[in-house]
Amino acid sequence: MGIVNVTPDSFSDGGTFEAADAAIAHARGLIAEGAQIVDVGGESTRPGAEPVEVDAELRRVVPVIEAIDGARISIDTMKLEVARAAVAAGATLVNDVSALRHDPGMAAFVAEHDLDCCLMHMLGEPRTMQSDPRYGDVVSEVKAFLEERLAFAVREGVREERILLDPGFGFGKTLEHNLELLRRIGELTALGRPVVVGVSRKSFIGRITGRDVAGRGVGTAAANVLAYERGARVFRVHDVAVTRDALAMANATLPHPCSHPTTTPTTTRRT
Ligand code: HH2
Repeated sequence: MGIVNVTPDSFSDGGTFEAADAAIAHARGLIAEGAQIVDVGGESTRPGAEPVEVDAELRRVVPVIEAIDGARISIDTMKLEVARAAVAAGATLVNDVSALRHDPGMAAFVAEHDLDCCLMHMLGEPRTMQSDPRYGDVVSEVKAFLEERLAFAVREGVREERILLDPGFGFGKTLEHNLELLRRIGELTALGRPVVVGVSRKSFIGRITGRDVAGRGVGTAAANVLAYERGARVFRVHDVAVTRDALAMANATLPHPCSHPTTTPTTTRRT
């Protein structure tokens, strides 16, 4: 899953792809590198980020989604109105970092259009989530949350096979919480749905490697390889080519390698 942030303030590439033509060219490049999903977002969720008005988010994402072809398109939003316009423009996956909690109509919308959906764990909200997050056992609590959200989505009519689950690296987590989640990410696969990993260039990788955002590619690839070996199957990344190579090597060393290691269960579909 390649990341396209059409924002002025994303933590790693804010401003770089804010103009639609730059974002479109970037998305096409990620697809050429082998991204099977392109995740388009118009609102930064980095710690401390301020919310964006619906109109601004729509102006950012819709022209980009309309111009992309050749991969599944995911819309990274918590807002029903943005998801609705994105789906009309061609998106088929809703990546909701609030796990269907922010907008009361989102679950029914995903169900009605039979969309794919990523449910992510976050403690608190982006503006405040990094101020002293606490857990008893972070992995058990994230797992229980995802289990509850999965059951909620299914109750609302979303087909279970449409759902991806994401522990939400960096969303209300300390360095130690992120590392513990990576260590034990295999425990989340017991929920029976593909696990998504979004560690790309995040600050905890910077804390371990001592690198600034631009230098975190190798640390990101290493974390993704370990997560892959422990059962994660979707990798939300800024650097698609590097990720593909790293996962191809990891896959080749598994006892039962997949022939198409990066193929996800659902298909490309435009509505
Ligand atoms: N992380 C970010 C945004 N959306 N979605 C999922 N499912 N999982 C994640 O880990 C995740 C996400 C934050 O990263 P990024 O988009 O690179 O930055 P920003 O939020 O500043 O635009």
